[in-house]
Amino acid sequence: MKRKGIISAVSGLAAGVLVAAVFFADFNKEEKASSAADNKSKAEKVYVPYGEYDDYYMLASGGHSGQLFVYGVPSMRKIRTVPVFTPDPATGYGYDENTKKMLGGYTWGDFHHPAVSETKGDYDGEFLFANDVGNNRVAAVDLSTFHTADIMSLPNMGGPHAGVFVTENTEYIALPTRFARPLGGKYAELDKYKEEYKGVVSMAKFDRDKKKFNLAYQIMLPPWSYDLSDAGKKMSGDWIVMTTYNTEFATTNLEINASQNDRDYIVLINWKKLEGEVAKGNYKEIEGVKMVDPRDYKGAIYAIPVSKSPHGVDVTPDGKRFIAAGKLAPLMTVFSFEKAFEAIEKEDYSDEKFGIPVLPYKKVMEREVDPPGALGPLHTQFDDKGNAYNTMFISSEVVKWKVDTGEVIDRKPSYFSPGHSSAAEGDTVDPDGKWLVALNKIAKDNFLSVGPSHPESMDLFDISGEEMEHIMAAPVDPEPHYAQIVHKDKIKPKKLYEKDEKRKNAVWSKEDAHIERKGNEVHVYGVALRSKFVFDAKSDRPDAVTVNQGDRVFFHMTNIDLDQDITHGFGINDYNLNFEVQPGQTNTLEFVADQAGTFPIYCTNFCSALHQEMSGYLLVKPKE
Ligand code: RUQ
Ligand code: CUA
Repeated sequence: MKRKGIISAVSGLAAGVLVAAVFFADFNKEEKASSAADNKSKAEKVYVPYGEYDDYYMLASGGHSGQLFVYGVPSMRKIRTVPVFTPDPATGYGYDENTKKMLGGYTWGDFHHPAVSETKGDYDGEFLFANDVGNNRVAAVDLSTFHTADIMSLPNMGGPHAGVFVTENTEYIALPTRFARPLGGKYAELDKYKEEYKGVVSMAKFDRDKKKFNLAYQIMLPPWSYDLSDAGKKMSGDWIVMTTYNTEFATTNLEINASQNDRDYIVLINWKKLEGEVAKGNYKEIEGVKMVDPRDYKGAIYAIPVSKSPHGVDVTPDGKRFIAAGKLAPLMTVFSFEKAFEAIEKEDYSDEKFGIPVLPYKKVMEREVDPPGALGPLHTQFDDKGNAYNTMFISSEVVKWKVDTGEVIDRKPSYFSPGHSSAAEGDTVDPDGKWLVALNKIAKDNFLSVGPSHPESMDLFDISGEEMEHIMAAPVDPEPHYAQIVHKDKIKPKKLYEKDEKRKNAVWSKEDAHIERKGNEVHVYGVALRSKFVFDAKSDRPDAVTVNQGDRVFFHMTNIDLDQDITHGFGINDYNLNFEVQPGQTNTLEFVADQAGTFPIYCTNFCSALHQEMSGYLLVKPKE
């Protein structure tokens, strides 16, 4: 700005035109030079030399791809796609017996919010939980193998969008519904919305040893829509906090009809209390689930008014406050748990809504933070210095502000329209304050064009200084809703599946490979190794299997190459089947040999110089 002033002053002189031109050229050069230096310093920040690793894993939701995307931060290099809610031909996920059963016939899912398992409010790096808004499921990914370990369906839900979030010690994995729906998804006219439709929160438990979910209980709520929610920490550890919209009970044209009230509500639920009630047998069994209505128990549920149609609510790392982001109101509202508990203690209610005591807004609210011109706040992240970071969807920026005072410290544009952001360990009790990735909904012209629809975009910011520094943008497939940025030291991936002599269906040597026939079932106990399949050691063609048309065939394959990264694939020509066995893994492919003929089998995963030779035949004898 200053320089421009000088330029116009100079160019104002009659004889100064040339001088101005020269000046201007120099100025450009200087500007370019400085931005090149700038770019160099930015590039150095994200450059990870060969042989070294990124400091962080970014575990990002893959949205309606139903997958988990793994990135390295700060390089922003994509490392892996992990299939969760959808079949994946690249890894044979959903083809082998176990994962096929886990997917239960679903071919898509809508994965919104990953949550890493926590111990004392900090990521412990063992599991990652995911919600499927499309088909009402919750999944656990084992972070020692990056394989989906379990998927559970959630009855009575209308899209568990407002989760996943975990309580401090992963006692529960909580998933509130997005759409109200009659219990059991039964038929009920929309005219009966207020009476027949319910909002439901699922409280799932996960057994880390068995790697299995169970649905501990569900919470029945008024038919509002619930939006992205969070669990308390430390002093607020017994609570979950949720935003609501459509407290208007609109059943059509929600865009207008669900945006009328000036205030919606934040809902506080004491999960500890409800857990106690369930343990005492105080629940109704509905659709096979223990259902509690918190309105039946004093101290279990409260509402607090909040400016209209809030989106996310996030608990501060110290657990003392919760911050609601406005969506339709251009502000963040800071609430105090301490003040809420005080009002609860004194039974200081301003109202009652749908049987829920309402706490007075003015008494629980600490401050409204309203940076001028900042529009569309959606979600809040934190650093290690008491600052909050909000993504502004409409004004396309990240706003940094002090939680204690509401003072706005910095604002930086993002490219464009961020939904969530994720800071390094930024939703734990101990954020790292190092990197923040804005997860943008729109890329516009950020990258080489790929036609009318572009990828989504992620902006990497260095947040270690007072001012945020925009470092780079990276493309990402649709759609990164939220992510967890976890320090690499917390995740301990296995190098191999350990050899286990007692493992069901496993065969550990070429000599032991054999075929068993039971009626019309054919069980092949085979091995895969560089560079062959052995299905039947005793046969003079150990890599061929002959069955009768109509037989049910089981290929139980064990990869006996106990070397990291030597994965073998297993594709059958024309049978539309492919699965894989990772080093030391045993997997079963089950199918009915309904097509007669001769079908080559081959390894689909390049594994050695003789990978091309790693093949065999499936011969299916026609029925008479
Ligand atoms: S909610 S963009 Cu699906 Cu994550 Cu706020
Ligand atoms: Cu085994 Cu390619």
